[in-house]
Amino acid sequence: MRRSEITTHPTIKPYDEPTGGWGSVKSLLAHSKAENLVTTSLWSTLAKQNKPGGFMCVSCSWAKPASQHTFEFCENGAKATMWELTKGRTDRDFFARHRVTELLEWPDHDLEKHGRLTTPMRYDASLDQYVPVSWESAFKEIGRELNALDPKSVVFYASGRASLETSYMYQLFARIYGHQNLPDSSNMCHESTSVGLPKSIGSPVGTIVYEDFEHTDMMFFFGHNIGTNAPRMLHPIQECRKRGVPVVTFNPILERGLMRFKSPQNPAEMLSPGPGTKMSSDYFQVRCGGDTAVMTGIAKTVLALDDEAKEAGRERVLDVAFIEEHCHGFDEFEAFVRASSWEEIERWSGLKRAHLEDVGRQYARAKAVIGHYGMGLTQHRHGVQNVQMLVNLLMMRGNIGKKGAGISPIRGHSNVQGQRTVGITEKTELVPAGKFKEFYGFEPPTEKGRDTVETCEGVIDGSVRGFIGLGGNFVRAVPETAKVEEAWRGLRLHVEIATKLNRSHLLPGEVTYLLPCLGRIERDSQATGDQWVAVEDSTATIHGSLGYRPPASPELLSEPKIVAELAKATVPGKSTIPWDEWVADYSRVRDEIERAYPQHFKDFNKRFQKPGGFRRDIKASYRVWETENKKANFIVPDGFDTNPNVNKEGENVFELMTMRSNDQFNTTIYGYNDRLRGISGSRMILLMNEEDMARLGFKDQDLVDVETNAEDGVERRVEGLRIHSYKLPRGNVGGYYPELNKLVPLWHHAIGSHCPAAKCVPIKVTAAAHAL
Ligand SMILES: Nc1nc2c(c(=O)[nH]1)N[C@H]1C(S)=C(S)[C@@H](COP(=O)(O)OP(=O)(O)OC[C@H]3O[C@@H](n4cnc5c(=O)[nH]c(N)nc54)[C@H](O)[C@@H]3O)O[C@H]1N2
Ligand SMILES: Nc1nc2c(c(=O)[nH]1)N[C@H]1C(S)=C(S)[C@@H](COP(=O)(O)OP(=O)(O)OC[C@H]3O[C@@H](n4cnc5c(=O)[nH]c(N)nc54)[C@H](O)[C@@H]3O)O[C@H]1N2
Ligand SMILES: [Mo]
Repeated sequence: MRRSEITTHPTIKPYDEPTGGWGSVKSLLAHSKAENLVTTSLWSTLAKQNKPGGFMCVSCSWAKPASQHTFEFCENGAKATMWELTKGRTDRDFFARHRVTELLEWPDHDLEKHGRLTTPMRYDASLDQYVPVSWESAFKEIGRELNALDPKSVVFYASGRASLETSYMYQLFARIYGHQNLPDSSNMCHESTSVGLPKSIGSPVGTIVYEDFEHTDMMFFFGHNIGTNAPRMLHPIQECRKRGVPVVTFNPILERGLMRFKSPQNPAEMLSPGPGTKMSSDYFQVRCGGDTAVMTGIAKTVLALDDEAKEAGRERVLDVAFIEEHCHGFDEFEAFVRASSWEEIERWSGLKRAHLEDVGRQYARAKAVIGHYGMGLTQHRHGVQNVQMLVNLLMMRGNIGKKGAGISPIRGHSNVQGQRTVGITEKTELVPAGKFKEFYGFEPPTEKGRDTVETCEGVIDGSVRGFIGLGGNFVRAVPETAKVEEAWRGLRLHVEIATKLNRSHLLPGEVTYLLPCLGRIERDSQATGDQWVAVEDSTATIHGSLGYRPPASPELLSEPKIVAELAKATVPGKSTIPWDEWVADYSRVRDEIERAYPQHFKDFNKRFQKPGGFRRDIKASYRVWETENKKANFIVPDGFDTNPNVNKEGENVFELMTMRSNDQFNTTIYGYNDRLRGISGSRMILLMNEEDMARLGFKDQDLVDVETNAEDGVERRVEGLRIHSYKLPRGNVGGYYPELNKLVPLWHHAIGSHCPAAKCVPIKVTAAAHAL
């Protein structure tokens, strides 16, 4: 077996090419070669990506516009497509050749790289191998096992990719069976948004639509790396920049995509020698976790300018009419901002007062402002507060619910937002349980289910006995991976519905199944013909997707079919759901979604295939607030000290940000080249500020060990990282997810949302104890 060529010495040098540009074209061609894909059929596939009548990208969830480019895909979307369409197969032969214990030694990249899963498999402990089984016997045994377990001890996970149709069926199956332990990847991602925004504006999702880019006159970017994680978004931002819209970015790392971009869609631009468009008009390397302090500084400037305007009898800087008519809590918020000292703001943000005042003045001039953000705000101890603080800042000038303005959480997986919309949630209050009961004749559970952190706790303490994964790589994505992996083997039942082999699949319980499914790009033929599915993007817009490529194996089943068969085997007769009829025609499921959520899915089947899709009814977008007090609420932050485990003077405790490279999709590692950060050859690295390195006596390429700084008696260590100097604020270090997940304590999560605080893990760094 050819193993990945992991050099122990990474190359780290500044990358000064624009994002996009020829670098991305070269990278794409290299990937198509590696996946053995014939270039002509690849281009015809990519031409259908994110187009009406085509398929919706399996990578990120960024909005898909109604009027489109010839190619509406990006470098990383194309990589995701190629990864799914690979010629490689992880088939019965493969499993006959490799024992599971042996595969556990393989890197994540090699496991997935080997190709698509083809056959349903069952783990045989006596052989330590997966062996082929028939679908029929798999469903039968899983149904029997589920019925022998207490439903409350079983978890149904979903990794934001499965369609709205599959998701609706999956959550119904869970609730009929008797639980709502329905964590999804959103729990590790934008949960701070889902918890924070409803209290602020009465909507769990953002308020902007694609057209807002045409009307905005300023944008903030807090903690999102668009160049890698939502590259199609580079286009509308570039258009904004070309008309002079300021883009002000706060990020501890100088991310290339937020600095320079050349559109590969534009030949003139590609051929011109220039450096491409300057994407951020101002770029500030905020200290990790310093965003609330930043926003307080900007707010403070707005208040000062408003004081001046009031005194001079000029037009107010605060949107007084908006605040009076729509908001609650402004006075307390104002008092907090006024009481916060510049000294504290500078200390916690790591930025200068003069700079923040300049941003404040720009903000005070702009008429319509969008606040974009990602994991840099949500994956923090104060993730919820960060999100609410950005809303506070926007509301000071009425920037919610008007054209060109709004709050814009940039979501992760391609249907992660949609899964929540149609009932994949552990929270009873978020689902129309009464309707489910009335429509399908079963008694939905009322007890709150487990989220991701609670699932891990349950696996560790033995109260979780069964797990079904609808996609994803749960054990690799969660915090505290060493403990969770060890405890995982104690499960009675472990079932994974997946397209490619990953590390979670190699942790068998007593009864373990690997069920291979169709990917979204593949033709899904059922009794009434080829089936469409629907997904929801970051702007709450619903799009149709039609797979058309031949399935990777004749044995694959679609996700709706697998869910329906599991339900039939487990809860026959416990509801009136005609599972087979739904599988025969997915439009029946869409009708049901419309019946359960009429506010959002009116005429679902008629509208979802049209160019640009249709938007759900997000009331905050037109200033109707579905909060308890029917107002938009200013929420006062707790303070700036977001991470009590670090920042102690004199102690060498660093705040670790776990990062994604440009060559990965979550735990899927496409390769070892983080081109846009100038890093290649290895993922086992630690980036540190130059002065910090000098102070600790390290030089580039030294081997170090890192250990979590926590006083709970648990040792969390990763050994043998190559340290390298990098332009980072002092006290902050960076390293890759998922390799460093074992450093994240399970309890180290956002207050209120349980989103793992993966962007501020307190660690100590020492010279390596062992040479490699
Ligand atoms: N190609 C590709 N696309 C993806 C994914 C992928 O892995 N690969 N993953 C998908 C998923 S599920 C998600 S959730 C999204 C994730 O997309 P992002 O939200 O971009 O998530 P991260 O890559 O984790 O990086 C967040 C950014 O926050 C910055 N940051 C870290 N700490 C702080 C802080 O304290 N303050 C501020 N202001 N910034 C900070 C980091 O430097 C980084 O630039 O992307 C989705 N799209
Ligand atoms: N330290 C740290 N931890 C993190 C993060 C971080 O920034 N830092 N980010 C968090 C975030 S934002 C997220 S979203 C999670 C991601 O967590 P997950 O969503 O659980 O992980 P993925 O890596 O996206 O899952 C990849 C697997 O999905 C399966 N798959 C791919 N396509 C399909 C499909 O069409 N159908 C099915 N059934 N299966 C499919 C394949 O088998 C593949 O191996 O990780 C979280 N963990
Ligand atoms: Mo995510």
